[in-house]
Amino acid sequence: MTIIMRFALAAFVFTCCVSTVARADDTDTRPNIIYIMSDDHASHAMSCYGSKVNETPNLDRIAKEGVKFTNAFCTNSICSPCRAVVFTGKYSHLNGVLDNRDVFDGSQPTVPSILKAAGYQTAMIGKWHLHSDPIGFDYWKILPGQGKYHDPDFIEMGKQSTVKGYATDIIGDDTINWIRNRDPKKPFCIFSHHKAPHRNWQPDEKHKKMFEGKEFPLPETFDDDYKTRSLAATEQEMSIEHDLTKTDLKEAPPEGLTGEALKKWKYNRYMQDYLACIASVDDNVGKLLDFLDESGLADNTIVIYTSDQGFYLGDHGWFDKRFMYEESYRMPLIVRYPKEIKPASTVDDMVLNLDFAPTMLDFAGVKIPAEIQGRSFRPLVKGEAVGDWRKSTYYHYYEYPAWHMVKRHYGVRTDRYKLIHFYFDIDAWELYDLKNDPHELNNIYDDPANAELVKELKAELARLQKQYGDSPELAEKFLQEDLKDPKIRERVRKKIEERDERERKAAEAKESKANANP
Ligand SMILES: [Ca+2]
Repeated sequence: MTIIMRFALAAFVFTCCVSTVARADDTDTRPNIIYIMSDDHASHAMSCYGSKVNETPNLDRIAKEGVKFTNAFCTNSICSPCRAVVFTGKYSHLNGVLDNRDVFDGSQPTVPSILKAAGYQTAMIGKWHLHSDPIGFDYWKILPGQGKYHDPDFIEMGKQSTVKGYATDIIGDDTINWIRNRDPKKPFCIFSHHKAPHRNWQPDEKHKKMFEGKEFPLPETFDDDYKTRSLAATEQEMSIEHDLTKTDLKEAPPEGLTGEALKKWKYNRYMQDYLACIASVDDNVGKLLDFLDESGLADNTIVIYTSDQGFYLGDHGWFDKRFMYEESYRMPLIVRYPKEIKPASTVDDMVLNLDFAPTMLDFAGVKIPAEIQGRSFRPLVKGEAVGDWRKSTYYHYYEYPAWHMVKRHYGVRTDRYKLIHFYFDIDAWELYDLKNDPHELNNIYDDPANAELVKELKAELARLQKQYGDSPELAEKFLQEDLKDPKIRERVRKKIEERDERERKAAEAKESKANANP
């Protein structure tokens, strides 16, 4: 061995020793966080939640090896607002994203910016839909706006280009690649947001034929006639029967199909594509879980799977979301973290997407800012009893008049009852007894026997509004701001005109019936 070689070897050994020691000292062992969120994935389209229409074996793995929340809800059931709540832990009226049109101010404290400042590596890949550039991420690659399923454009750190392939696969692969190429000495937090299964439900080649020609069981409320409800349910524009377009259905219905048969055909076409899009999400989650196993990351990584809100799968005759009714109010939420969560456990307490931010910060051991309105559910997943956990949830939806025409409303839900107030071009209350009427078909608000209950729930609603800094006055202020937009005023005018026309026709029909049977 020459002197130079000896010197080189000594230097090599020295470097190895130093790097080993440094590694043991430097490596930050705080847990990694992988937050996977799909778009419009209803929990009743997941087999771990008892789906009657599909199987999601890979997503079920998270529930089997972790915890399943049976009562997770959103605070405002629509895309952009849900995302802003997840990042900030604050209600829409405080984080500034009330509807899909609002631009997110990413300079307010968010999970990624707080974790980044605390030494986490942070990334955001996939659907962003907040109209401003992501802030607080070491790396981001987002779909512009709603994004496309096939050969989508992506904006990577400010630069836009087209990527060949299927959005769900690209987002899944990019997520794994970013984790693979990170600095292994530092913990990471990655937000991996799928576009799927958002409208108009375009499956990939692999799953396209998975449900071809399949007929699905009809939900019990498929033919809901909205008899006891307010006009909000009849004036929506998200019905399977009337509002699914040729673009949604991708083919013309078989000739001669009318009425209920046509409605069922549309429902099956919708479900076939919606569920095929979910199958691809499920595959990609499976790929990620396998990667975590192979790379030895599974044990120290928290894996969260959820969707920005729930969705109607023909329930009440609808697709889409927005209403505070159960199907779109509920979110799927499953979490795996072997160090603290027992396999196959469940949490029945009512949690909100408002709680996601403080929970992630809590797991990372970072101080939760006082302005965050949610509460960490870390003790709940550890199986600890929390005596003062919330007994009621507060909801507020604003995007009206707009797509699908679901009226503005706010409400309160307890473990048994739900009280909703629709406002603006309507002033209507609905009350449901979820124990005796789980499908919310029977609005019992006007029953005098419930007067005391209504009083109690209104008091609880007012208490929650006060707690969260919301109020009917604030709602009115936001409404007046929206009404400054001539396009919105025009939509309101049209809607009122339609209602007048419908009422005129109904009165005419009644009169002619009376004349026919004097
Ligand atoms: Ca959504």
